[in-house]
Amino acid sequence: MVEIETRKDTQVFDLLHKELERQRQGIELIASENFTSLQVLQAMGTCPTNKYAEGYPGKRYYGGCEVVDEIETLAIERLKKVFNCTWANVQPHSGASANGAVFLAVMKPGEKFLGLDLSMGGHLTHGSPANFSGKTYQAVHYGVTKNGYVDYEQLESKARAEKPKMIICGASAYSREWDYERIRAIGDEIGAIVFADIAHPAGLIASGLLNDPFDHCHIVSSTTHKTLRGPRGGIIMLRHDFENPWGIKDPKGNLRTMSQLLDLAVFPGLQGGPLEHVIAAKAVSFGEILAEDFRAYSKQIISNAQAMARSFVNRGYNLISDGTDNHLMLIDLRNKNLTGKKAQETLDKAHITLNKNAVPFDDKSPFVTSGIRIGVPAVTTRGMKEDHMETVVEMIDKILMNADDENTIISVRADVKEFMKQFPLYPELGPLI
Ligand code: DSN
Repeated sequence: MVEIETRKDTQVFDLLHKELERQRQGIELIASENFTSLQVLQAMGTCPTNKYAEGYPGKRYYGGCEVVDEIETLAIERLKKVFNCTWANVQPHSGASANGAVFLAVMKPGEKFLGLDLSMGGHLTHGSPANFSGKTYQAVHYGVTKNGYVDYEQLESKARAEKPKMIICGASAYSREWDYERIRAIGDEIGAIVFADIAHPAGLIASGLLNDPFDHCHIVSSTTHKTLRGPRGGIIMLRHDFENPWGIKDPKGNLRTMSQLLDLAVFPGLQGGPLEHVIAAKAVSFGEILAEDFRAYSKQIISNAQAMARSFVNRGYNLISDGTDNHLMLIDLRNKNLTGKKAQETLDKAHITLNKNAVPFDDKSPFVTSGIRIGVPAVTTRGMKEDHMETVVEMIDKILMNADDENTIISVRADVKEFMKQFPLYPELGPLI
């Protein structure tokens, strides 16, 4: 860690201090966020940020890589244990970069793939027209049924009709389990690659609490900073490396195994120098996941999410699919005469942070939306249990039912600040990071 005396840039460090205080005082319910351990944070602020290491351990384009080789190898070996897989790439800078590399490895521009529609809970990189995935490749989509579950019949009929080269399963705003086996069966029937993006539920999968995609999906990608509670970043994994039956070639026209295609796609295909300080922090977080208490943390996430979902339902909120199997829930606010935008902005004023989100079959624009997405990984890290979920929902409900009343906002903001004192964040850091 940088010592306080060396911090001359007060302008930036004052802002970092402000952000730390914001994180400490607020209730963080953004489903894709979490708080790393102090040692993960410390590993990130270290000297490998100074090092170029293009290539992979033992095969670099720069000298002086012997130590970062050890760091990256340790990260890979730990990650392989976390997901019981045989190959992993820890270099993607983000989940979007990991997905970009998967596309680059297996798809030619213009080829077709099938993914969950963004407006139904999917992700930008699963074929949004605004994203490289929708611009470079031909995206077709499946959705969810009226009751909020993935429409597997639609997925199967679209797969048969469209014959995509790849089917993506995974989502950003979906609170239910995935039937990877069923998706693989349709993939096999039409000869498609099945790719799971587990960025959201990865920690719950690593803990054995949700279905395991690895035996059914050819390729799996994730972020490292959500339920995995690591630093901001991406990863790609294979449980079983394989000669690719699709005859996909590398840029030189050689047939390669899937792991070789993916390695080539991350570097030199998409990225240059890996962020070895972040990879060091990934290694630390993978070590934490391998420790016994991570499973207990993951169990608490699901338990908290279900307690929170029940509490919202009891107050007349309309949850998509009526509940959750994982760490998040999606709420349709139309019966409360509120938009997602209004809810997000009002809750923000009381230091309760979440995001507006389109709900399936939404009639409002993505800038307004009819819903909000709520996740509990971050508050679970802070130490909250089921009973605290009731208190949090009570505060949210008070704000939403009095969204134009400044006095209510001021009073709940004070309650939030007081409430969060029970759940210290990085106390070792004192007032400054
Ligand atoms: N932006 C992330 C999320 O909030 O789910 C996904 O990349």
